[in-house]
Amino acid sequence: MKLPEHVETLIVGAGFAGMGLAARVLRDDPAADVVLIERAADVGGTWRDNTYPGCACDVPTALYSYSFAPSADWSHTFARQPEIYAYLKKVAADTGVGDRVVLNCELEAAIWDEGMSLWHIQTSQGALTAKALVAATGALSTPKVPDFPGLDQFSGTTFHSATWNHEHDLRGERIAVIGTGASAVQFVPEIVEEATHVTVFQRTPAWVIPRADRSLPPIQKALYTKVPAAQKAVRGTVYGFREALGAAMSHATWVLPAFEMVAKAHLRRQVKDPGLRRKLTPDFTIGCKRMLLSNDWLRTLDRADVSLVDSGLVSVTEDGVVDGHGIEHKVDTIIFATGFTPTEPPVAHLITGRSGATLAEQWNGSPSAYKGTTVSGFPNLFLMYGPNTNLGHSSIVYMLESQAEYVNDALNTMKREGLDALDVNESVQVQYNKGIQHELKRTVWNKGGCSSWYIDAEGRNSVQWPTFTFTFRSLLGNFDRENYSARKIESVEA
Ligand code: N01
Repeated sequence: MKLPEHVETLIVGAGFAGMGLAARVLRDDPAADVVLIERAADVGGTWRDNTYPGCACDVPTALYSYSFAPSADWSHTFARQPEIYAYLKKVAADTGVGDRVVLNCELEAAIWDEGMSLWHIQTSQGALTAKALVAATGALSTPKVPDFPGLDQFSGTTFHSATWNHEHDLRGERIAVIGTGASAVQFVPEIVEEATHVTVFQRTPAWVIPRADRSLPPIQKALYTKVPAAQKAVRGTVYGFREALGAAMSHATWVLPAFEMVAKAHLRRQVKDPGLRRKLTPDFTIGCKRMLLSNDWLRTLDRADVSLVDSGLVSVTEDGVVDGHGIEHKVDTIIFATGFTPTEPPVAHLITGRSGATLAEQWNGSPSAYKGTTVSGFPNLFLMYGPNTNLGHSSIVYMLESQAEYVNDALNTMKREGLDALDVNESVQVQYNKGIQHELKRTVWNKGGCSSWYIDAEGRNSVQWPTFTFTFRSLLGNFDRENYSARKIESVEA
C-alpha cells in the first residue's frame, strides 16, 4: 500500500511484534486505521533477515507461534528459519495485516507535537502524521560489528551472520568466525563442510546443552489439524514446564547445578581433547548468559580442520586476523557472529519526545520503560519488545502478545474517552523500574558472574524480564488508565 498522509496508529516494523499488534487491533475493529511501515521488501523481521546456514529457532515450535494462528506445519521440534518466515508471511495474508504494510519504507524521524497532540513522522517514502506511534523494530535487529583495528584494510570478504552473503562461495576457503553465541553454534557446523579451515575466535566460552530436536511425524500434523485442542494441550504443557524451569533457573536454585552437570557431560562426550575442553569450560554460573542448544557445535570444534582461538582478536591485517598472542591467522573471509545492539537501539535516536530530547538522549545508554511499553515524556508512543521484556526460558511471542493486548486496550481507551494524548506518569515508571531491578538482583543474569548483553552501559540489566511470563501477562492484561496523564483537546487532566 501507499503511505497515507495521516493515520491513527503507525506501527514501525512488520516482524512478529508489529504484525501481532496489527492483527490484534484488526480483530477488534477490522476497519481500524492502522498502518505498518517496513524498511525491507517483505514482512518477517528477524526471520526474514537471518538466513545463515542452519538458522533455526532454539525455542520449541510448540510455543513459537501466535496463539491466534496455530499451525500444524512444523517439520521439527525446533522450527527452521525458512518455515518460520513462511509462517509469518501466511499470517500476514490470512489476517489482512499484509495489506496494511508499506514496504521499503524506513523511519527517519518522529517528533512529538505537543500543541497538536500527534507525531510528525518522516520516512524514506515521505512524511505523515500519526496519533499513536508504535516502535516494533526488534531488540535483535541491528547487527553489531566491532571496530577492530585494521578491519578496513582487509582484502577478503566480511559479513555478519544476520546479513549472510549467499553470493559468496565459501568452498575451499580459510574462514575466521568471530563470536560463539547462539548464531555461531548454528552455522559453524554447517560451513565446516565447505571450508578448508575454520578458525573460531572465542571471547567467552558458553554453556552448551543438547538440543532435543526431532522431526515431527505426519500423524502429529493430522492430529493437530483434526483436533486443535490436542495442539493447545501440548502448547500448555510445554509452556507450564518452561515456566517452572525458567523461574527456578533464573533465581539460581537447585536446577542450575543439574544443568551444569548435563552441560559438562555433553562437553566430555563431544570433545576428546582435554586442552580444548578446558578452553570451552565457562567460569560463570550456567544461565547467566543465554544457554546454547546444540548437538554438533562442540564436536565440530574438535575437528582437525577447525581451530579455537581463545586469546582474543587484537587486529585485522590485509589478509588475516591477529590473535592475543600476536599470531596472525591467514584467512579469506571473516564472518562476524558478534550479536546485536539491544541496549542501544538505533530507533531511539529517531524519536523525539515532549522535552525535545530523543529517546536515546533520555535513556543515556540505559533504557527503561513502564511495563516495557511506554516511556514518560513520549506521549502516545508504544514500544514492543521494549526494556526488560526479554526471556531466557520461554517464547518472546507470548510476551509480544501480552504487549499487543495492552497497547490495543490503550488505543481503545483513547478512542472511547476521546483522548488525544496519554503519557505515563514519571513517578509510576520510576517505581515500576525499582521493582524490576530489585527482582533482577536475585537472578542468575545479575549474579551469575558473567558479562552479557543483558547488562547495559550503566551496569543495569535493562533487557531481562525477571519472573514468570504469566505475571507479565496479567500486569498488561488491562490498560491502567489511572497511571497516565491524559489530555483531551482544550483540556488537561491528571
Ligand atoms: O549474538 P550473541 P548471537 N570481540 O550476542 C562475541 C538470539 N538468537 O547472534 O560472549 C570478540 O549471543 C561475544 O563474546 P562474549 C538469541 O536471543 C536466537 O549469537 O560477549 N568477540 C559472543 O560470543 C541470542 O542470544 C536464536 O564474550 C565478540 C558473540 O560474539 C541473540 O540472538 C538464534 C565481540 C555474540 O553472541 C544473539 O545471538 C540465534 C568482540 N568485540 C540468535 N563482540 C533463536 O533460535 C561480541 N563478541 C531464537
